[in-house]
Amino acid sequence: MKLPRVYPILDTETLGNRGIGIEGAAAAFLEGGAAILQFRHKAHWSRDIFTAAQGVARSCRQGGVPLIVNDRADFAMLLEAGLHLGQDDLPPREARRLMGPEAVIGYSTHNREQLGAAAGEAVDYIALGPVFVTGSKRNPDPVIGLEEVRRCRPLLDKPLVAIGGITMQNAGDVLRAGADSLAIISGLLPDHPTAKSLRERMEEWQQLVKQV
Ligand code: TZP
Ligand code: MG
Repeated sequence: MKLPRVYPILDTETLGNRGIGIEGAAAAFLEGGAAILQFRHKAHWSRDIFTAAQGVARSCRQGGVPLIVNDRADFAMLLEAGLHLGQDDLPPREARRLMGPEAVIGYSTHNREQLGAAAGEAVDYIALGPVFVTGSKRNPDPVIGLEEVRRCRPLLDKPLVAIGGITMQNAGDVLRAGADSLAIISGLLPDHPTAKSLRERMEEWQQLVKQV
C-alpha cells in the first residue's frame, strides 16, 4: 500500500484536554486534505465514543479516506476500518485472521529488534518511534532519534511511519531520514483550535510535506 505522507491521529484524550470535538477535528482535517485518519481511544469505549467514531467513519467514507482504529479489532470491524496494533495488542497474525486479507493493518515498533520481527508479519505498514520526545503517549518507549530512523529504513520493505514528537519544524528531517509517512498528534493542533485553524494547520502540513 502507499501511505500518505501525513498520517493524522485523532487521540481522544489529547483532543479532550484541548477542548476539541472529535468529529469536528476529523471534518476539519479531511477538509484540509488529510488522506488517512487514525482514531486512538485508550479509555473505555463508551457508547458516546462509539457514536463519535461512527461519525468519523462516515466522514472518512464520504471523503474516500481510509480510517484506522487503534488497538481494537472489534471496533475496527464494526466501523469497517483498518486496525493499528501495538506490541501489547492482539498479535498481528490473529488480527489478520479476524479482519481478513483486505483490511489495512499497521503495527507499532520501538526498536530495531521489534522492527525486524514486524517485517515478517502480515501487516501493511510499520510504525517506528518515538523518534523524539512526546507528551501524547503515557509511558513511552525510549526516544530513538533521527539516526535510528535512517539506520532502520533499509531493514524494511514495508512503508515506514515515523511517530513521536514530530512537528512542522522537524518533519523534513524525518522524511529525509527515510520515513514514508509521519504520524502526528499534537503537531496538528494549533494554539487556538477552531474548525478553521485546524483545517488551515492541515493545509500547512500538506504544503510542507510536498516540498520535501
Ligand atoms: N506512539 C509513539 S509516540 C506516540 C505514539 C502513539 C504519540 C505521538 O504523539 P505526538 O504528539 O505526535 O508526539
Ligand atoms: Mg495499542
